[in-house]
Amino acid sequence: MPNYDTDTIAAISTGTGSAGIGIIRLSGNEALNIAKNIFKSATGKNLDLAETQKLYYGHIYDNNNLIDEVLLTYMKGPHSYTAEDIVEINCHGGIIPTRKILELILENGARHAQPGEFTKRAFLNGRIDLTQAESVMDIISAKSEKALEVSVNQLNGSLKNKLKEIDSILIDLMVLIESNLDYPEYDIEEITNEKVKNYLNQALKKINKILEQSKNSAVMREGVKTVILGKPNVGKSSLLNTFLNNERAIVTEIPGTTRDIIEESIILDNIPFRIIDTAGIRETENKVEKIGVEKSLQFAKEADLVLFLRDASTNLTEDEKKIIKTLDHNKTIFIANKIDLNNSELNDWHQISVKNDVGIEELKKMMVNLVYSGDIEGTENSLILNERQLSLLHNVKRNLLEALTALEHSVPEELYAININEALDNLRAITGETLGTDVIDTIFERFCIGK
Ligand SMILES: Nc1nc2c(ncn2[C@@H]2O[C@H](COP(=O)(O)OP(=O)(O)OP(=O)(O)O)[C@@H](O)[C@H]2O)c(=O)[nH]1
Ligand SMILES: [Mg+2]
Repeated sequence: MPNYDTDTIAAISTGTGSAGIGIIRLSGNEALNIAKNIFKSATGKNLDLAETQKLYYGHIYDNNNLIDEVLLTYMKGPHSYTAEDIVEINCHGGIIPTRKILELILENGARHAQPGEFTKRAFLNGRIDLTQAESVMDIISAKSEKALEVSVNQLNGSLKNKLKEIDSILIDLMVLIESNLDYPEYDIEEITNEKVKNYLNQALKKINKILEQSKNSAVMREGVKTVILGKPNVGKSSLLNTFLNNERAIVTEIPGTTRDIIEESIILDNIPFRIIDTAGIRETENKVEKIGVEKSLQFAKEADLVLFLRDASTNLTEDEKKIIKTLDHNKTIFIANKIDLNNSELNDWHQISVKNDVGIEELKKMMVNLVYSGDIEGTENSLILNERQLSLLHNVKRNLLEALTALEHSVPEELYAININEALDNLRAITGETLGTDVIDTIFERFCIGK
């Protein structure tokens, strides 16, 4: 039976694919003993005498077979990522040496780590809180430099510290309320509605600030969901390919070429856009194509930004006019492609030719401007909260607003104290102080192995 909290665990910590080096990480009480069985230092040094935070040069052997030339680092707990003993082996990159060394380590008694298990141990051992653990995940999957910068800040505790401030305001308030309830006969600071209100407003102000700073979270985490929409053959896939500078999507002169949704990311002016190429929209009896058309319309509805494409050389069809009516014009850029052919009336349409690379740079600027002029603005002092954190913070806000309302209706303090207690519970769930183990497991399962 594996013991999920105390086994020594191991995994390849570097990504798959070709790379200069690969890193295998071991964490737990047996880390150094296991390393000793397979590592021979070039200077003959015994790993029992290994000093923490130092690099050792040597070789990995499987019995007498040389596997690879490596650098080994030992980090003695609690001064390590997981707060346990850690050994990291830097070997030559590529699947073969890293896999082989990991296999040897597993044969010597380590258990293969689950996704996120190293970070989970750091959390369980109290080295980081949940907001920091989740930042590790964000750093791994960061899609833009800005998202990366914010995640690194959060790993350093920027969000955690802000939440701590709110926590201590609410604790002060609870102390005030409880002491008045429990020891009314003593001469303690008297509770007044005015005082309670003051505390609540202070906390609410801080919450609103965090919510304000995190309103671009979804965009920074996932990118602006951008859907290219239009009837068949207008050049949607060609536009996607131009954005990507490659032939990602199949382009042909046959209408109805794209059947499946294709999604790719690009970064414009530090903003990640998720560009989604859809199947051309038209009335059709073809079953497969019909599904594609329905999907396209659904995607447009859910999009942050729609690029509606038409063919500049033909008049708008009834189909197109119908679709245009269903679109939210605030989040749509209307684009006429193929202006290298004959133009029909184009009034408000942004004119491009994918073929001749005309109007594309301007289009990119329009996309960025639309993002900045909308709700998504300057990203200074940003915080990135994930859905879990955001929904909990909204709960905290709701709890405190309920307490305020109760206060205005002169409800006895033991009743609004319940709201404040709930607010504290929700707040602490964000940092993981009161979460059940099943929730914690789910959160860490979203990590990749080796982190
Ligand atoms: N003349 C001209 N042809 C273009 C331009 N852009 C794309 N095309 C051509 O138009 C045809 C259709 O292009 P696609 O990108 O496959 O069009 P689509 O909108 O993805 O089509 P479906 O996937 O069938 O809905 C291809 O033959 C392209 O080479 C352009 O700016 N000018
Ligand atoms: Mg296409």
